Amino acid sequence: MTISKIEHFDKLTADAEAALTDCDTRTLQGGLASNEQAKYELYHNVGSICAQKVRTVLAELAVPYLSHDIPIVAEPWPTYHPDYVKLRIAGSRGQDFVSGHTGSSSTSKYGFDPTVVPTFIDCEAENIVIDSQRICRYIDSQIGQSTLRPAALVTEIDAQTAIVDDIPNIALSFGTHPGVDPRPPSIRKYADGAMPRKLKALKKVRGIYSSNETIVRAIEAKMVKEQAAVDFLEDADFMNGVLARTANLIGTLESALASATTDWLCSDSYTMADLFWGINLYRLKKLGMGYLWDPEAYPHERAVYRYNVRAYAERLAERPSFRHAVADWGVAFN
Ligand SMILES: N[C@@H](CCC(=O)N[C@@H](CS)C(=O)NCC(=O)O)C(=O)O
Repeated sequence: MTISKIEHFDKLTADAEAALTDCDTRTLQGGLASNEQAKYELYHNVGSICAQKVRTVLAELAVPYLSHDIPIVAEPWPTYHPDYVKLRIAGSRGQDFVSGHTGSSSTSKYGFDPTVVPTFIDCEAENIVIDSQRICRYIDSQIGQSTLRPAALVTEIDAQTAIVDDIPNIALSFGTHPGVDPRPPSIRKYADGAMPRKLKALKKVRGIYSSNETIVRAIEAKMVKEQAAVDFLEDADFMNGVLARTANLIGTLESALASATTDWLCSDSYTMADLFWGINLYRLKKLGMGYLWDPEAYPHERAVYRYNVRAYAERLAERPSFRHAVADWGVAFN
C-alpha cells in the first residue's frame, strides 16, 4: 500500500514539538540510541487507554521510537494547542470531526477528535497517523511480517479490536455508577468535574484563536462532544445502559473463550485482539469492575463468576509488553 506524504510535514511536526516542549516528557524507547534519528514518534499519555494499546504494540514488536508523554485533561492542555490540533487534522486526511458521544471514544463510530492522544508520526514516510486502532494496524503493517494481525485472521482480529474500541470507557471512567460505585477515590477525584474543566479550557482556546476558522471548527466539535458527556454522565438510566452493555460484552467474551481451543481468542498465538482485550480488562479492573468476572476479588452487587475471562485477564497481564507499556509505565490518575 502506498501512503501519500503529508503536505508541510516538517513544519507541522516541528511546530507541534516546539509548542509542547514545556510539558513533554521525552524518552527513547525500544533501544533507540540518543545519537539515532527516530523513525517513529508517539504523542501519548501515561493513563490514556488508547495510547496504552499503541505503546503495547510497539513494545510487543520491539519497535524503537521517540516517546512524547504529555498531560491530558490537565494544564497546560497541550492537546488543545492549535499546533497539536493542526498535526492531527493533517493526520485525519479529511475525516469529519467528531459529532456525538455515547460513552466510547471510537473514531470509526463518532468521528475524529482533533484534540486527543495518541498521535503517531512516521518520520521516514512523512506520515501522521491518528486513532489507536488505525495506528496499531499501521505499526503492525510496517514491520515486514505481520505478527499481531496475520492475514488469515484479519477479519476475526479486526472484529474483536472494533468491539474493544467501542467499549464505553469514557462513561465508565467519568460517569457516576448507579448503586455501588466501585471506582477508587483516585479515579473519582480525577473524573469529578473533568468535562466542565475541559469545556472551560476549550472555550479559552476558541477565544484566543477566534480568527482561525479551522481551529474554531475543531474546538467547537470537541465542545459538542464534551457537552454531550456532561449531559449523560450523571444520568442513571444512561449509566445503567452503559453498565449493561459492558456486562454483555464481557459475557460474550466469556462464551468465546469457553469455546476457544487455545489460550488466545482468535488463534493459537497471541494477536492484536488479545492485546486490546488485555488493556481493556486491566482498565476495568482499575475502575473496580473486576466484579464482571471475579466476585471474590471484587465483591459487588452485580458480581458474576466468569472463569475464562478471569484466567484470560491474568494471562494477559503477565505479557512482558503489557507490563512494560502499561502496568510499569507510570502512575495515572494521581
Ligand atoms: N478513538 C481515539 C480516541 C482517543 C481519545 O479519546 N483519547 C483520550 C485518552 S484515551 C484523550 O486524549 N482525551 C483527552 C481529552 O479528551 O481532552 C483513539 O483510539 O485514538
